[in-house]
Amino acid sequence: MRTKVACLLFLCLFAGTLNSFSQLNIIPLPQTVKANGTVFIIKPQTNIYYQKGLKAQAELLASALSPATGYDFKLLEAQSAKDGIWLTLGKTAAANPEAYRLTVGANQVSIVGNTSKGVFYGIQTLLQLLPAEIYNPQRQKGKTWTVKGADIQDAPLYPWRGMMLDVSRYFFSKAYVLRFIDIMAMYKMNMLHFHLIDDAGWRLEIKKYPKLTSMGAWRGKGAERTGGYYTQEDIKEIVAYASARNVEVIPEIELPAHTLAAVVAYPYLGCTGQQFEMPTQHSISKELYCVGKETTFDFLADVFKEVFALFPSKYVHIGGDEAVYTRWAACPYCQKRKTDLGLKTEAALQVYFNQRVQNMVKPYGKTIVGWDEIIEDGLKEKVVGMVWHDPKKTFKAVENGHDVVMSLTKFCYFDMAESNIPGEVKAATWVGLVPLEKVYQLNPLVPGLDEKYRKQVLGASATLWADQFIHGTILQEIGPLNENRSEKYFDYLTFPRLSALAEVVWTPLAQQNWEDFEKRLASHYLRYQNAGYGFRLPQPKLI
Ligand code: TNX
Repeated sequence: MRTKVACLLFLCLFAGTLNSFSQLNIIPLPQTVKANGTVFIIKPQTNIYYQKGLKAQAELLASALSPATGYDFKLLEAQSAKDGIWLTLGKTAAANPEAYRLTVGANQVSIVGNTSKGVFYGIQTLLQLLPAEIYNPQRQKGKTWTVKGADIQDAPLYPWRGMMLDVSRYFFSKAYVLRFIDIMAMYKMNMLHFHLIDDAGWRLEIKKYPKLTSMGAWRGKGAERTGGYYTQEDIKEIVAYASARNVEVIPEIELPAHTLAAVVAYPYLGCTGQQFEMPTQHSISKELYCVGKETTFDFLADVFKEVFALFPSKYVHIGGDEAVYTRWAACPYCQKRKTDLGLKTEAALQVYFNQRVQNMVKPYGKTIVGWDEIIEDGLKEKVVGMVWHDPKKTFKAVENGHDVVMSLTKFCYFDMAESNIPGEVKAATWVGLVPLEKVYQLNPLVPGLDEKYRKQVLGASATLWADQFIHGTILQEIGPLNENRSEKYFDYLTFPRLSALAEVVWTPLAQQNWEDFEKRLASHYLRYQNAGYGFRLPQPKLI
């Protein structure tokens, strides 16, 4: 505890020296940022003016400013600029729907967005120009709410700035998911990859198949029983909350592997028809969806129908990773399918499976996203490949016309430990360590990639896998999880690495600079702390 306070004190002092007008400490660093020497002070009588169509953004701004200031802001629709805070649409320097311009003068803070998305990001930057206490949910009495004067032009480098949350292996409450969306939005991340399904848990209510959640969402017996799922109403709330914060939720419906939970609920979906038990240890199940039976595809068509009624994203993630073909190789239905189609291998059967799924989702206007296992196999329509274990897979994918998102283990796996120094909080290490600096080194443009494919690299996505919570190692180390502990543990894995990733996918490459980032980051620990988020200090200590 004493070390924690000392560290924070040091960081405050450090941040204080940097909080001059020349150093505005914004993360991710905007395209251009000039301190202009003025200050704007938010007072109880400061009004928020918004141009028609931006009421929701004005409300979000007021709800971000009200708790800490304790002020009850007036929101007023206005056609022209007014003193106070002024949100408007207009042309900014960049032709990007997420671009914004933020100008702070003595009497006015003006945020101009190319679209409402840009306005939302202008608001996030404005919060970073205010003292760190603005993130505190409790009223901060006696504080002066100074906005540091600046002229900022900004737009993101990449359109896909993602985070993946593994709610299958560990069930995160709806409240945690909403909080996770806040965390993403604070750093201008916009794609939430929702890993809803895996061997260890099916987390999405599907009305036509109730056993998916009555059986597939729970593990263990008696006092050991854990689990949970999101009702369709929960999902609607999550999607709406995310969308208001510019976050698109991409559901992942894993197939054909990592599907034991579904096979437990409905044994006919597997090749053997056997009744299996939900796992209590982590392993990759060999119980795949049977590719030989039409009932598998009927089931998936029903599931997608309900999924697409809930998730408006044009993307659906279908997993595709780590399929072990033992069952298909021994299954008469699968082997008949293979012969009838004239296919030679089980891998070719998986391509067939993916193609069937692609045909199924196409009428809904959906584009498939999958782990990099699915991108080399020549699907008819374009897919988005998440490149995780082999960066070279990017080349084939883009040549075949697909898009890619970098989710490389060595840079993006936030379930990995940051260090192995004494006191480090236990985390996975199977790909090695993923320290903060390593995350900052990620360049989604794989070395050697031809310039003409640049646009097909959509961005990057980090993963918060939770498989370590199925078996004992990490649990033994950090003690049993409850809502509080698990939040803090996952926060610890997230911060500050998320801040580094945010800069990698937002800030122009030429302006990315590790030393400068480190300096700006110093003041962000106070922001995390005020917001109530856990984080890892440069010295490892679970806070
Ligand atoms: C690999 S990355 C997996 C996950 C695990 C993760 C643990 C990928 C597509 N599959 O199933 O949870 O490693 O780091």
